[in-house]
Amino acid sequence: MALLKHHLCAALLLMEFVLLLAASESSCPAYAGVPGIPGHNGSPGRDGRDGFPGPKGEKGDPGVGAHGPPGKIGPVGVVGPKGDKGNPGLPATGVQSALVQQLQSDVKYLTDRLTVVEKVLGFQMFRKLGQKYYASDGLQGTFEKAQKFCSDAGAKIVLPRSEDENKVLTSLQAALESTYVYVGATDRQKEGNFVDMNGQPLTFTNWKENEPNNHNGAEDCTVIYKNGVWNDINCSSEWHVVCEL
Ligand SMILES: *[C@@H]1O[C@H](CO)[C@@H](O)[C@H](O)[C@H]1NC(C)=O
Ligand SMILES: [Ca+2]
Ligand SMILES: [Ca+2]
Repeated sequence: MALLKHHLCAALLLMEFVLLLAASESSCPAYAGVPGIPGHNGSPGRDGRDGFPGPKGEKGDPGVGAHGPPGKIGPVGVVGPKGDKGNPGLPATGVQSALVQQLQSDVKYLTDRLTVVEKVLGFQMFRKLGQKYYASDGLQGTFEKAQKFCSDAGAKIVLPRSEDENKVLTSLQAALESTYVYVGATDRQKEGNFVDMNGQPLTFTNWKENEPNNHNGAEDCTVIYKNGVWNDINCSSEWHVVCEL
């Protein structure tokens, strides 16, 4: 054996020497080596990277929620068309009829009073006694002018019909700083017989002592003096005008 090994080694060394010699001279082609035997399996490789995400899952079933609170009230609708005319009313009963009459009467009374008050407000000054007003604008004039002025104002020339009214007139007269004020009484129709502007006998008078005297046979109109007594006087003198309403 040792002899064989020695010979093999000697043969290999010789072959190697020949190969080296050939390579260095390049004068002849090299020979390919003999293929080796396959190696053993290697150790396992490292772990791979994470895979891509999988496909999307199926859609779930619908949920079941509770009822929410009620919504707000909607906006107001447009006005509808006008309704039909109603049926005629039933005849008024006795009580209703009486009530209507009472109301009509009240309305008339109030309207009349308001008319008077509005007229009074057209004057510069006035006095009130009960339902009566004595009113003046401070105007002075003849008896005819006094009558016309009061008539135009929707009133009448003043004529006191009681002691109280006579006092109220003298109070207004003082405010006017007037000596005489015409009152609505004359004896033009029949001398010495004084009547009011409707021709009716006077129910109240307050003549001064010895009046009416028809002085100079020409005194048919009446005035009230500032102290409240009356006097007959001619109708053409100009005195203060007071109206009554
Ligand atoms: C009327 O009386 C006044 C005084 O009271 C007198 O001044 C005047 O002259 C008289 N007028 C007439 C026309 O008699
Ligand atoms: Ca007279
Ligand atoms: Ca007189």
